[in-house]
Amino acid sequence: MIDVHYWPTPNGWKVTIMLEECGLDYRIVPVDIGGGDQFTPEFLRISPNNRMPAIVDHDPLGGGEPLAIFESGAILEYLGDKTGRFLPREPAPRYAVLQWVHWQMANLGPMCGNANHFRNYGKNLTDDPSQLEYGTRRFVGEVDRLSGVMDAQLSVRPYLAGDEYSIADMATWPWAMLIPRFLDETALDAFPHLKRWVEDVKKRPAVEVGYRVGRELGKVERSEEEEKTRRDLLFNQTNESVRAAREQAARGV
Ligand SMILES: N[C@@H](CCC(=O)N[C@@H](CS)C(=O)NCC(=O)O)C(=O)O
Repeated sequence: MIDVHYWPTPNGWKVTIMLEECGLDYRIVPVDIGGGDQFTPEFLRISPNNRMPAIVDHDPLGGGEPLAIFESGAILEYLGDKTGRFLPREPAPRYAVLQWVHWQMANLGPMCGNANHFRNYGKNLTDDPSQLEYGTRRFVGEVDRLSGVMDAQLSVRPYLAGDEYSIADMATWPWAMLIPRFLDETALDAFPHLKRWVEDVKKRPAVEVGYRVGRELGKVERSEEEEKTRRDLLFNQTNESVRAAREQAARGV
């Protein structure tokens, strides 16, 4: 059994999609990131960066004690190694996949997250729209550039890492399919190969299920006051937000 510390967001969907693709048994442990669950000492022991997703595998690869892993890319790689699926073992195809997984983790994910922050969330965070202009231009520009990188790759290959669907596609699809939100509604029309791939991957039964897991967790009606408290908690973090809980986690409290 694998515990998935989870909230329904793009980084979370990567993991539930892979678990569904592999038919592994798993249990969702909700981490309400607007409510502060990521700051508890118990969660920090599993995920010291106070971010979800994280997993605990009670029947780990190699045997032994339950194994905890944070960072969605590392989790996908581990599950690929554990099952022997969607991540080849031979060096050339393996690194063809891993380079795209790392590309997603270092590029598409952070740039989409920041584009979303400045373009969509920002209006609720400041009364002065001019504060958002530079960040919006920078990160929307990067998402547009990265869309071109994927489109070029997908113009010569059916999947990101080559001829086979892999963890690179699972890492990338949850962010790529949201690109219209970060650029504009018709943005994918300018990237026909990317659009074709987004639609193809979406049709996979495991993707449909993995993308829906825990959706109800994120669909709670809240007052504007409650929403504001949640935004403050998510978007005003410093070391101080987590220091006390981290110390408790280190002491094993
Ligand atoms: N690189 C990390 C990013 C994880 C991440 O940013 N998770 C967000 C939700 S998508 C989170 O936990 N946010 C909580 C917070 O900002 O405090 C991964 O891919 O696992």
